[in-house]
Amino acid sequence: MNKKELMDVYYRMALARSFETRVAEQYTKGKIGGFCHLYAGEEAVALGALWSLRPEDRVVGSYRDHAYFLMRGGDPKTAMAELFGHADGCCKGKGGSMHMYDAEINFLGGYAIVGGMCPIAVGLGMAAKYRREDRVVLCFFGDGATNQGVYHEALNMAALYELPVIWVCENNHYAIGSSVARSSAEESMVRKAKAYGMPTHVVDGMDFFKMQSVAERAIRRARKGRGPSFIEAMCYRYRGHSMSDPATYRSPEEVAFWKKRDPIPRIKAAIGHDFEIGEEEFAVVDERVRRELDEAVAFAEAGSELPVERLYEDVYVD
Ligand SMILES: Cc1ncc(C[n+]2csc(CCOP(=O)(O)OP(=O)(O)O)c2C)c(N)n1
Ligand SMILES: [Mg+2]
Repeated sequence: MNKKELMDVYYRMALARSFETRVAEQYTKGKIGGFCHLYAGEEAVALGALWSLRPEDRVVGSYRDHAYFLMRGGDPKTAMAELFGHADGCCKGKGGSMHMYDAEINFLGGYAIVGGMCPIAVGLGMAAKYRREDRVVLCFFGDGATNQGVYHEALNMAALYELPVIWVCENNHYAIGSSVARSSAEESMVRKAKAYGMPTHVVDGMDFFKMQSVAERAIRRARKGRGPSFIEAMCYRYRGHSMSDPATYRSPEEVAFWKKRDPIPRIKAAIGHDFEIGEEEFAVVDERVRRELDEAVAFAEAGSELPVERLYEDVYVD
């Protein structure tokens, strides 16, 4: 990767992280309603996985979805407006935090049902194969989703029909307050996935480069028509499960352990080392992020709700 690309990696991760900080502020002020789950800490998983996709490839994920949307190229303004429930939002304010969506960038949704994105990924993979389209599907879900029945049905079908789906399991070690050890009989997500006869990878999800290189291999394989792959990205969410969770079930030592592995200082150190970039150049990017997020909040503040008569629009295709 050249310097320009690497600075873009830094920008996208910094944007996603700061976006979540702004969301937390606005949520606390009462500007954002409903459930709201932040992605802070997991940025390298999403960006590493998304990096080698083409614009026509499709992406689905969980309700922890602000970062997928932004990193896929979604507009921070329409994301923030969506969170405010306003008509300028990417889903006209009808979706909110858990249901970001923008067909133009082929981000086909955050899904609030745990595991619910998995059969949708199968459908998208099946459609691409049936229509002989050269596009792959990337599906993000949590460790908790692997305990859902539908998840196993989806992996089985994807493997059976050799569909171009890349499964990205964000193993952040918790499903709400239940640790993997307390909720999954098999603690290794790749061991669970191996039953479906597809290549599996465990990767340090706090490291952009490792994540990107594993995902690239899986994407290449899917593109060649050789079927799905499974990636278990070991990671951690820095905040509670959702805005209402103080996360008292985790020890300060555990949180500190993962904060030492923060993907953003790590990428900064790697770029700084390879290209001799100093703080000033990163500060320019940080300033750009600050300005774009100021604009996003101002845009969301200025908007208003969709008139109630339009509530049932877009429910069915005409
Ligand atoms: C089918 C279903 N059951 C339960 C819930 C409630 N719920 C919301 S998030 C969540 C935890 C999921 O954890 P995981 O898949 O590890 O994702 P993470 O939140 O850690 O990113 C649960 C149980 C739900 N949304 N859907
Ligand atoms: Mg989890």
